[in-house]
Amino acid sequence: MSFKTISVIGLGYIGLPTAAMFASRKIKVIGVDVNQKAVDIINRGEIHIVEPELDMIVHAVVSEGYLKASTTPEPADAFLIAVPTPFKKSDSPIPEPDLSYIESASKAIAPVLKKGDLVILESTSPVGATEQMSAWLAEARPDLTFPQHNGKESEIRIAHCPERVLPGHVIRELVENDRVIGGMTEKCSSRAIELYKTFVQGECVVTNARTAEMAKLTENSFRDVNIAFANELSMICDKLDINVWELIKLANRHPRVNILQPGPGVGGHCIAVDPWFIVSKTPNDAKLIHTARQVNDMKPEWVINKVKVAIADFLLSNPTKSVKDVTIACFGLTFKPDIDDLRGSPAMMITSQLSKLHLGQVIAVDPNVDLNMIDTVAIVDFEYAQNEADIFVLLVDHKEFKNKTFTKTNIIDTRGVLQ
Ligand code: SAJ
Repeated sequence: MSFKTISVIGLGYIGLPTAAMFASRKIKVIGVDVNQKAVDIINRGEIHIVEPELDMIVHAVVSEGYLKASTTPEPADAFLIAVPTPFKKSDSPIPEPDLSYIESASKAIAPVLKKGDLVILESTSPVGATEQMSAWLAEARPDLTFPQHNGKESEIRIAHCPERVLPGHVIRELVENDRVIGGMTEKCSSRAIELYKTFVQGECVVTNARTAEMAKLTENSFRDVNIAFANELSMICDKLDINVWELIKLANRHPRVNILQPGPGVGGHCIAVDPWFIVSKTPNDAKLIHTARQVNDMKPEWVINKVKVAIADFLLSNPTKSVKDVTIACFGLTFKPDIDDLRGSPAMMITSQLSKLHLGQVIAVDPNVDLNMIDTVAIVDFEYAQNEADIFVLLVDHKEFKNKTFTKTNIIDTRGVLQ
């Protein structure tokens, strides 16, 4: 049985491109989002997020009538839930995932579910979330049968299929990446494969829902632990007067070594978040993953201390100046190079912290961030910063910075831009 109508709940960075890809295969797609503004923008054939190629696809599928956005769910043959899984607000040192968006999405689609429907959770989730989602659905619809009670005979099929696409390359990766398919039963997995095969060219690899949840968290934790190793090396090398970038290049010549790059910390909405989903579930066992999070989270503080030392050194060699005369320029504000995304950015955190702490001027240069995106710090052009600033803090290795010649000598290069 093919899919006549697919509904995607949550039209953000993952949901909207996924909805657009299904619609591009000439399937009727209903995108649902609580944000009326986003719904209106999409229904005009425009997009509310930045992602290459997405604007053209959305424009085409909306004008051809394959994609429609709405704030309320409608009946469909498959539902994909791609809503955020943020942290609960609390003072606990171990952040805990907040499943309330998944809960609301489940409760919103429950009334329109019918026998034979497939429900897929795509949101990055702690282990057990898919079973929890199925429990919420079953509670709302006692007239239907679900895999937790009826196994392979269930009328509703449930699976977890985590997204694994890299921001900036979402369209290509949605099509080409292999897909982990974690059905609550084998029948659930087969149905989910049928759905994804409408546009996915990568292999669909079957597992169960819990392993699929853990696979996604493991991928991002692996990267976080590896970056923490690089960040720890950078702090050790700083003490021992060794160039960490040269060191890592040398070590990576070994055929079985592949160390990632140090930086000012780890940002974004995935790598700095997902490891906590493992730590909060198994705090006594996830020791290495927990420590890696702590190492990466304290790196911005380490960079700020380096800036304080640089200010003190500058004043020692310029005794007529006071701290108020020292201008600091931060190069790069985004969470990684060549994007405009400021979410969870350590570069942004360092820059705004410096602007609060430092008595002199703090200015910032970022080719991808426009003036009105932030109001806490003045954004200037490269030449102005080069002329005005006394201390340079290189925070993001945007391609525009790599071709430039930095004339000052008081430079804190957190990304190896000068290498
Ligand atoms: N970073 C370093 N050193 C490195 C690599 C990255 O400091 O050597 C920093 C970046 O500057 C950035 C952070 O890590 O602040 C995260 O950047 P990223 O490019 O590693 O990852 P994201 O957050 O853009 O996307 C990740 C991807 N996961 C993996 O590569 C395992 C992507 O495939 C996932 O879909 C995405 O998380 C997600 O949604 O979970």
